[in-house]
Amino acid sequence: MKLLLATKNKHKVEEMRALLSDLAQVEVVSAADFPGVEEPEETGETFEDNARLKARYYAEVTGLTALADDSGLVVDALDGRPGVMSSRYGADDAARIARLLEELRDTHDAQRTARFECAMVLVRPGAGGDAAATRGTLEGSIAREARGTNGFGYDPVFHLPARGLRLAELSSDEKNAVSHRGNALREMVKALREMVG
Ligand code: ITT
Repeated sequence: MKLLLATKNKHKVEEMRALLSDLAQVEVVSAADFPGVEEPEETGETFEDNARLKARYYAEVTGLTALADDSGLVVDALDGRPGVMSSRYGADDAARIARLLEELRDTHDAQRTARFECAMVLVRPGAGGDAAATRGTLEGSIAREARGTNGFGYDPVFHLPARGLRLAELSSDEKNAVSHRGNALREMVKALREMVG
């Protein structure tokens, strides 16, 4: 079976490929392999809405079974922002992190709790509904300064209290073992195994 990862985010593709590599019957491609295909506009109000929208769009356009991730950072002191706006919170990762830290400047350490959330939806071409939908979360807090060079996005300011480290200080395997995306994808792998038999 050919499975299309419905994203052009190369970091997501790398993380997802690592966890899908056990599925010998599944050949993984991504939206980046279809440079002529425009990205859909993410108009949903929830991570799940946007994941479904991306999976349906790419399944229809490519004719392949499509797996979409929609994810983001939910900060309690900011009423859940940046949330579904996480990738649009600034021009690049540095600007997004700078905006987040500025907005939390006067927020005390105990109030800086946050989580990464991920919704994944699997869609088969021509099918009406979802073939599967899963979720994953990762709890942590927002540090006052960036640290670490691994991962992407908000990882350098996402502090893991249990480890005393930023997410960007974990190796990719360590991140996948605990992350929102890893947790959602491990559930999704169960559905994929049933599908390929
Ligand atoms: P696609 O829509 O093509 O999948 P995207 O990067 O635009 O790529 P999203 O709309 O799902 O993806 O936005 C996710 C954003 O949330 C991402 O750009 C980061 O800013 C943030 N994010 C999600 N997962 C993250 C992670 O594991 N580490 C750090 N930041 C993350």
